[in-house]
Amino acid sequence: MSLFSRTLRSPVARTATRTALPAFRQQAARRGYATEAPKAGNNSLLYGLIAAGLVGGGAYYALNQGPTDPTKVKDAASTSQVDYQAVYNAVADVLDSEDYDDGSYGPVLVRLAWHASGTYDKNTGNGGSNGATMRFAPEANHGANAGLDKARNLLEPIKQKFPQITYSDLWTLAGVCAIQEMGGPIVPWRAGRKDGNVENCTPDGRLPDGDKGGDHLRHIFYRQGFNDQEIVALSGAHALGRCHTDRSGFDGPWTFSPTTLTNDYFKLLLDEKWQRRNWKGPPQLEDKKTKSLMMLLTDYALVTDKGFRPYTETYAKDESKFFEDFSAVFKKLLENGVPVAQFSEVVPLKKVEDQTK
Ligand code: DDH
Repeated sequence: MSLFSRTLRSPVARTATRTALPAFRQQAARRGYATEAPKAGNNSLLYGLIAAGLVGGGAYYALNQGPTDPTKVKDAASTSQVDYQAVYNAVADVLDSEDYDDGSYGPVLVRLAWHASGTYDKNTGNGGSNGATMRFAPEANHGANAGLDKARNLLEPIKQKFPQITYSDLWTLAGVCAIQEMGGPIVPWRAGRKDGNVENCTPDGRLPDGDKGGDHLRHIFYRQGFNDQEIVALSGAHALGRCHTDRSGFDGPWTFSPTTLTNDYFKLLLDEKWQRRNWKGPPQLEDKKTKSLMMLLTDYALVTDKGFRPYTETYAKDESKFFEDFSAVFKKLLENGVPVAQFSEVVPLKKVEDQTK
């Protein structure tokens, strides 16, 4: 089947058909995607100011979040206290939205789960989903996290409805829900993450920049304990969603069905001709045929880099292999850095369509 005529499969994806994927040509100023790690002194100063604010009775707040005490660590509830399938269903309920992007919040929820987890550093053991530290400045303000307030705010009423769940469990569960409801594979999910405090915020610069090459990808993902095959499988998430000029500075979707998880990202990478887009924004590629799709330079490294390319070819040929590997590596991403003793057994989270059978 041609990629250009693929029938959208998931209920969420169907809403996207009304959007003809216009090629946005906004020329907004570039916003850096990720910036350099701040110097140690900056952090000390920041924490000093925060402490001063607290002592003085000043209300330090979690950006755009409900009232969360940044000095407290919150343990996960026992699995008997939370109905995780009910939480899943509440997330599934808010995915579709006529007025948002391509009709679904699914992609931005996947990005929230990834950015909450992708700060993990295997050498120090810090970072990762345990902690949900993106609730706090400075992490909420890191360039890489621009726009993720939309995802966090969407989930806030669900957190209020299920107060026992930790933010870190909620954000990762929401990512799994979005993947499954957008036609992707079942991702085994375990509960048990704690919510950390502001001191657990990771330094800026741990997430990838889109205007770099294969070396940068390896630098960022090897630090998290991933290998080349896993880097390629994870990157397949770019079948979903789009870039926004007012968030990353980049512009446009990677595929014609950005609310359905497919292996189209890999097919398009290999089958289409990609050229530099001539515009005032940051360097990115456009497809020669329609000029309506985009690839980051990091995406294109999956074709040009000898270590990555064989996996790109495998996933382009075999969607079920991509789904199998994506499920395993997305689970690993969401669990990186969480002490095993904290985890429950796998919590079965059924797709909405499978609950009525
Ligand atoms: Fe990504 N990503 N990502 N990405 N990502 C963006 C959007 C989305 C990079 C850069 C960007 C992963 C890896 C990389 C998703 C999932 C994942 C945007 C646009 C940029 C830029 C943000 C915006 O403007 O709104 C780079 C670079 C890499 C890399 O080097 C490998 C991974 C591993 C995942 C994952 O989920 C496993 C998703 C989904 C989106 C779409 C978000 C949206 O709002 O739509």
